[in-house]
Amino acid sequence: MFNMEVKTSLLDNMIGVGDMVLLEPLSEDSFIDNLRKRFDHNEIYTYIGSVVISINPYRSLPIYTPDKVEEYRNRNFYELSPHIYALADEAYRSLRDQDKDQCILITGESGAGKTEASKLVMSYVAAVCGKGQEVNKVKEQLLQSNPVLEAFGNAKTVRNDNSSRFGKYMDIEFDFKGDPLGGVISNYLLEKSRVVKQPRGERNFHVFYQLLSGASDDTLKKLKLERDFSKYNYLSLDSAAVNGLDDAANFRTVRNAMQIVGFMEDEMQSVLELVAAVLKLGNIEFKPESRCNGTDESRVKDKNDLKEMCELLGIEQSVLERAFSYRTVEAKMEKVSTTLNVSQAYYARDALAKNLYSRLFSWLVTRINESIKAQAKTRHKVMGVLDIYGFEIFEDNSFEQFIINYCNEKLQQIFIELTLREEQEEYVREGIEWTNIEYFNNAVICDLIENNQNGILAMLDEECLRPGTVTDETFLDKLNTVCAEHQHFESRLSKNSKFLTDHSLPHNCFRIQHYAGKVLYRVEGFMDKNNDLLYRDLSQAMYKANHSLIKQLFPEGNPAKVNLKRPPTAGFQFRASVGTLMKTCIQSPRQKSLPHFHRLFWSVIKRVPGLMETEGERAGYAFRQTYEPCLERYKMLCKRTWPHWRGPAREGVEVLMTDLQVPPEEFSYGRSKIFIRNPRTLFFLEERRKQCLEDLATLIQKIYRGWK
Ligand code: AD9
Ligand code: MG
Repeated sequence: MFNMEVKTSLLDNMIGVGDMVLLEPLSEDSFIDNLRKRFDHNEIYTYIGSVVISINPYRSLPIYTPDKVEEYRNRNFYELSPHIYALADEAYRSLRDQDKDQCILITGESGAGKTEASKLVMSYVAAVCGKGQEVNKVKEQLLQSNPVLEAFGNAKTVRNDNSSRFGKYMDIEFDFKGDPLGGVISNYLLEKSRVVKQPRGERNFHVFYQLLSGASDDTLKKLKLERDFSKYNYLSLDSAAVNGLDDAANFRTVRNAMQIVGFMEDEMQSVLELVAAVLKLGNIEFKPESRCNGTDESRVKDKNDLKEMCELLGIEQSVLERAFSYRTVEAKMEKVSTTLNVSQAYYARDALAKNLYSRLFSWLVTRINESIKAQAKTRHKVMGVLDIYGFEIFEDNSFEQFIINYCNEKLQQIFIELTLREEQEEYVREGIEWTNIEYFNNAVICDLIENNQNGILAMLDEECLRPGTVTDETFLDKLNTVCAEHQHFESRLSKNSKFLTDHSLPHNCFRIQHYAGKVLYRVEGFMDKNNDLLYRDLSQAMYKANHSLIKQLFPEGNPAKVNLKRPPTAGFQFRASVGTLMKTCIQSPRQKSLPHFHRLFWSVIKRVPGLMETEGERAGYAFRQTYEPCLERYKMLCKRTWPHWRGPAREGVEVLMTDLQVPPEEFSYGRSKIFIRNPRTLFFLEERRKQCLEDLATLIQKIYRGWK
């Protein structure tokens, strides 16, 4: 009676299996082979239980049409072929109908398709939730925040023409009906070094090229800019034009998006002035001027760019000019002026450009949040969507890659925590027999990086604060000594040491075994980027500007606020914000008592570090349902339970399963739920139910005809 041959969208040999849980035999080869088979048939999505994997097709497929949205709307997760819409739909319905906060995490290497996936989730939810003038406005604003942030925070890299250079977590807030009320965006460390220098074959942030290509002649004139990219030192030229990217058209899209989000004309103008100022800043050059004591002092070479930049920002030229030649050091209530040499002046210039741009970016996020925040005082439920920069392994990896990869490592940890730990906990809770599976836990790698005492970030901070001559090399020495000691003494670390020391390492590098591969980091610039120093003279010059936006961005330049405390380092800030993010993802503070609902979406795909997760899912149960709704849905399949079952729901379900002769190894009875190992059992039940309903319909028709 139990028919194992049920044909469904998830079990089709031609196009591979839609759920890796069903893969037989399961090996790395069969896993990859299955993905390939599906990809060849344009099936880019595959499930591993409730996780969705997607492979980037790098071309547009007709699978995101309004018809598709309708197809997936209100359908069960396993009912149709795997799709990101199925995940989005389930998340939305759980939020709307079961009042559960949602969190959608998207991970994967750079270029895997995370940002696109996050936008697909948002647009799906926007399409299926309520309509109405107010609601539509909220939706539009939420969606249009994307092009704005992408213009300022994304850039072409060698891996991805539209690579996110910041991390983003967006909470969308809904009312009790499931209509969106607004949202809140959190951003994580923008890769600001890109503003002043880009690796070969890469570009600066999109907005610079968009502005120069798309702004009207009149706007450019007002901003004192020329259309020609080659005029600007900060713009890399070897890859200025990118195939398939229409910078001019994108500029119009961004302007339009800013308007929809609620930026005023004068705000937009201010933002563009800052962007122009950064370009001008990059063109300021310095020359040495000999002093009588034999030292060289820096002087601005050609003052035109300096003058124009000062005009744009309402800064007094002499103040800024002085800040490029002298630096005031405050010690024990005394102010001492020291001179800057040419390389220090360049350092100061670049530090200013990076700070200006990254602060502008944070301001944009704050400004967008002001517009999109929910008007109602109490939010009801939230759906969080996380889209970070993907794991990166380049030939040359620096502090930025270290930070990005650390963030990915943390996300991987969450993935392991949520899919495996919670799964196992639920089995224990429900009294289901369960053999604990050993899985690779990347906690040691996270610990190696973030441990408060001797983690790499803590050591970097320590070195940055240490008086005396500290350099990237002294930091590396310290790292090597401390990590080598660990390997010696701490059994936990020695067993799993992820800090790789071998003799093939170049002298200025360290290597880490990440979950997604070994990465060689070059220490040059680590100290500097972590310190993120901006001379006070420069922040004071900015604060004095007669330009409200720039003034706001440099509050520490206010002379009334003398603060000799060092600002927290970049690494410290990042570690703190990643910590907060992880807490948000793991536990929603509003619903501690309710089981939290998570969905993870893997955009991954070049390498498949998820194999052990598959094993985990496989040893487990793909589907579960509490007894009451299960009995309600299938009771028609058994004479003893139809039309009424007078007894505990669990016993009803037991009668049902026995009657239908479902093999006992296919499911288990938990305390409150039935656990079904394999979706095909579910399909079998669904198939039988459908058949039953059809028979019923035919019968009714017959009777009806008979009456006539
Ligand atoms: V990074 O870590 O930010 O560098 P992402 O975000 O993972 O990276 P992204 O979403 O930007 O990658 O995708 C890269 C490009 O792949 C996009 O610009 C699209 O051209 C292409 N892409 C991604 N997903 C899809 C898709 N579902 N269908 C078609 C896609 N093209
Ligand atoms: Mg991205």
